[in-house]
Amino acid sequence: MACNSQAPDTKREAKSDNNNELDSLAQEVINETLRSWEAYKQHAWGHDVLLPLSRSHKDWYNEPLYISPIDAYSTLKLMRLETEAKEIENYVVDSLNFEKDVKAKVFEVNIRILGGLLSMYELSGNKLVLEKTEDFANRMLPAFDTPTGIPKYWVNLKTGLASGDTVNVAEAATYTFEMGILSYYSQNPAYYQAAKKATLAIYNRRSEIGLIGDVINVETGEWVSKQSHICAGVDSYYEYLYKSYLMFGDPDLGHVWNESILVINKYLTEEFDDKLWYGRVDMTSGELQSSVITLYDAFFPAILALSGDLDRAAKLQETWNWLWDKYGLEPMVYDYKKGTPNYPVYDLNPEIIESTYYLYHFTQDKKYLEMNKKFWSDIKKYCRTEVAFTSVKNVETMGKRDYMPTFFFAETLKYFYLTFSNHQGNFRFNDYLFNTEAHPFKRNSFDKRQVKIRLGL
Ligand code: DMJ
Repeated sequence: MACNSQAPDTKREAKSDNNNELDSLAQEVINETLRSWEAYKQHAWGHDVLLPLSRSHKDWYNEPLYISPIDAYSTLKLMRLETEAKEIENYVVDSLNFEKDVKAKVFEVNIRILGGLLSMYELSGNKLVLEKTEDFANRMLPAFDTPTGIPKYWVNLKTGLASGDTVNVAEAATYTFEMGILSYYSQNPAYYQAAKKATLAIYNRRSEIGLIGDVINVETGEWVSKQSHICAGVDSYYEYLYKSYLMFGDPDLGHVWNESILVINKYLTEEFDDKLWYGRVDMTSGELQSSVITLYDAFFPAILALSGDLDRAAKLQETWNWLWDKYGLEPMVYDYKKGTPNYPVYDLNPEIIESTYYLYHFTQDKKYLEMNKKFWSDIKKYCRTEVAFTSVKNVETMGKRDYMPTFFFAETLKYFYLTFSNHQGNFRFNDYLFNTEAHPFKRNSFDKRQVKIRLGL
């Protein structure tokens, strides 16, 4: 009797102790975000990137595009830092002008600026933000005017002059998600249609065994490199096949995803040292060419989990967790057969943290919570500076380099916060999809019947 009445109370206490710990961690992530944001404002306001060691700033191009604040907005908003978020929104509406003689990288500004502004519109409902967003997208569109429909590498935001004939697959076809959302909001199918054409241009150039290469010429449609992989330079192509299919229900993208995931799992995977790896193979023969991978590839457990392959997601996540433990952070490029880093930089990247968050959501297994606690603790240990956080030059020595990438605000801090605040129930994972830069969009904002009309399906 006594035992029975004791048990539930003990459990409740344990649960609330656990929740108290998580509440404190979530609050700590908010405090660290705020601290880094204040540092940006003090040392880099109006510019693209904070340099946290020299306490100065850097722009990507000859004129700033305000990339850190645009990337930071959705994170600040989810953390309910309303004053800070409003300040960005006001600046975007009142002072940001894209009439700039800047040659911008089409891929990078799509995921960060277009994606960031679209989520700013979604989270604020401010129509003036949507006007800026459309203006920006219209400046990107000339890049897609190529014989293949695959965008050029650069576009001049003022003149529309596009240049750069060689792009990797991620740069070629990571657009359907943002452009689909913009087509929906603007009721103009042109954006989605351009993005979809680029995606299909990649898929239609697959080999007989169904694999694609990784670098292509946008004018001729010839593969410049025929290596097939899911690493940096290809990653978000696959991510957007599945996420855009989920968001808009376009059966063509569903078909391409279904075909692609089969051949990826068939040809790219290998077991090495009892771990699951996705290597690099020749797109024609399917033969393994290289065991060099990048930390960006750690996005893949998230996509596997989202698409229902939880077993493989969990197995792959173990590999990434193992690699993290080997160094205490992850090297940018690593050869899993040699067991050495080819490029030992860690740039505060989010992918492993993102996948941990997804797996925690789907399995509710506390080991994933522990993983993200460990990643957070290591990042604080090795990357925290007096004013913010910074990248690491070499994960073997932990020497710092002076750079805080914009995706640290957009993604890394957001995924930590969402993991630790998950029990509070304010953000329901199932209601949202994230673009590849972690900007969140509500799934039910996109009515499937309207999608067909507005995206031109
Ligand atoms: C981000 O800019 C995006 O997630 C992109 O798709 C690749 N990875 C970087 C951060 O590592």
